[in-house]
Amino acid sequence: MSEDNKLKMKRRGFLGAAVATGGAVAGGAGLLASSQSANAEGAAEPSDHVAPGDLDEYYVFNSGGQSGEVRILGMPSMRELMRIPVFNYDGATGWGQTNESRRVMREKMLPDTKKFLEDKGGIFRNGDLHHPHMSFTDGTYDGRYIFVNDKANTRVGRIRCDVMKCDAMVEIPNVSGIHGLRPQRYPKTGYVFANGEHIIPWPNDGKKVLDTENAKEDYWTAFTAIDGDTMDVKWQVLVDGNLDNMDADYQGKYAFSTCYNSEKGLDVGEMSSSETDWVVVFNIKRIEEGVKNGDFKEINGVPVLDGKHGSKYTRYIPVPNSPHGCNAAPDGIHIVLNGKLSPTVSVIDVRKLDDFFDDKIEAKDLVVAQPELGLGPLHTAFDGKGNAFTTLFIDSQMVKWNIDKAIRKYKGEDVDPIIDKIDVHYQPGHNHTSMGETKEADGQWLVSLNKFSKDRFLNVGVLKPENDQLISISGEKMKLVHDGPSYAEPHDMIIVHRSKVNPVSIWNRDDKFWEEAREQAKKDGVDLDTANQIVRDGDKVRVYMTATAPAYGLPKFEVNEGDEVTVYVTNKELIEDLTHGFTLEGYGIAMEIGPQATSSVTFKADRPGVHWYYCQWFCHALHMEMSGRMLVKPKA
Ligand code: RUQ
Ligand code: CUA
Repeated sequence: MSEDNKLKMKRRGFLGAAVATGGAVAGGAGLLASSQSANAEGAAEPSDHVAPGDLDEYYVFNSGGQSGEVRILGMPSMRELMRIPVFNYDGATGWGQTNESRRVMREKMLPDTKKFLEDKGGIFRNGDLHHPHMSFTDGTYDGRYIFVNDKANTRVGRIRCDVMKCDAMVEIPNVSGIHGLRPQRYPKTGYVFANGEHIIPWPNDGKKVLDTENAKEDYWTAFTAIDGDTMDVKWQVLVDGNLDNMDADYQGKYAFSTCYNSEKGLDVGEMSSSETDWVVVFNIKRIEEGVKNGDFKEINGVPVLDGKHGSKYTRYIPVPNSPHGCNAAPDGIHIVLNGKLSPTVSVIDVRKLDDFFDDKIEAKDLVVAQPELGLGPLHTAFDGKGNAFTTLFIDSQMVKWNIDKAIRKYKGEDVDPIIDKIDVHYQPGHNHTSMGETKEADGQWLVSLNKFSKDRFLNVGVLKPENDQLISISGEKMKLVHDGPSYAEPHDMIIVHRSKVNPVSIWNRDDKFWEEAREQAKKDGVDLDTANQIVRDGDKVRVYMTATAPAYGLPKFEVNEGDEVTVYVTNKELIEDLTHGFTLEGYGIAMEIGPQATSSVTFKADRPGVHWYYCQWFCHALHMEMSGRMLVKPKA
């Protein structure tokens, strides 16, 4: 943390203590939330209000759904603070256009996809990002990375939390539509687990299956483990049915995936025909041994183990009708499987799994509770005090229930596990609690991510925003405190106490992010840090320039029509927030260059004439003057 931030936090803590004596301390961080002002009785009244200039207590990392990005919000204000482009194309920062971002997007792209994209710009411009999850150490967030899935183009991405940029992306072979994703919680991440949702022919080359359509025999999916440090795919486990959502335990032994298509149906009728589906449990240690002992088939470079019924690597626990969310409670013991088409959730006890894998007990013995909560339970979150919160999609409600009471009821005791229900607006999908997927769950806040907003905001036309509603859970009853409109379409979020996240404000000059530029400069015999010159290499032209407000190191450069031009811009500023840009008029080019960063872009100079480049981030009183000209000489 910078000295400056430390100071600010100290001062805030001090002022907070002065106005809200006796208020709840959130997150064990010893800081009073600025959101809590004293009411008449002197008790803290939960509020989304964060005064101008004050900082939020939590970071929220919100998925951008079909926008393909991640959004950073502050909580409780729910103000959107930043967007992190990942699986999308972003015109402001040049994501998808700079050489640095394209390296990230293409480095671990499968050869077949590379070929497919050859004449389509070389990258996918869309993605469908559902699940952002931070890396863990010993069951809680460690502030290193955020991992995200792409359902649309079957990828897993990684965001570096020091700079809040995506630095790695891997396309997952053999499967289609990565949906559920979680990092390993213990001892650390470790693995990133990812579910292939859709069953596809193996191999999916169109040869055999197009005429037979025998899904049961030919269509498969797999559970994938990726190394979170290298972002290499380590192994896959082939399963029966499909895979939807997943979670990992707090012991590092097991992972769990829900399956809504045990039928292996190819349309909605077939998929939902069976009264029960299942959750698959993966035995991580056994799988690792299997890989070591060579008990796999290598397919597209990945060891694939057989995890179908009867395998020693997996177990299948039947649960009612098309389960969806899969959530590990911070008690480290209970996993909640959300019924979706069933009004119940099923709770299993992970302490029984060793016996289950040794065939000493049956699947039904694992289930310790099955409370009936309401219609359409999709996801569950936890307060760390033994309570759970489940979204009811069909009922448009949030239900708070007690895990222990649900267990007692399942044993036959006459208790009602339901503590509270409130309406949410409308049709909630995911929910998430502050620090709720860690052992440091603090029971302060809950967000209901509602799929419909209907009448909750000014009518903006046919396409309405989603509604991410902030609910206080610090008391016995839930209290709705904020409606948060959001654009297409957050599925899930994590709520991370700010003490866990410490981004830098200025890039390190040695950062690997522009390693290729550094190497190229070396080959060209120029110093990337200071160079303002052109290097010609046949019809390839490399333009090196610095940016220091309010001027580029090169006020102009000359190239020939048809040249392949790479422009490297190095931002020399040492001042926080002094971002420069490089927009090349009429060439469709724009990129961000952060303080001390180098960004580069390659294009064909196929439009002769004078083309201004200018800085598109307002950086100085003479920002408008920060410009230069590219002179493109026409072919003779
Ligand atoms: S899913 S609304 Cu893509 Cu996480 Cu459940
Ligand atoms: Cu540099 Cu505006």
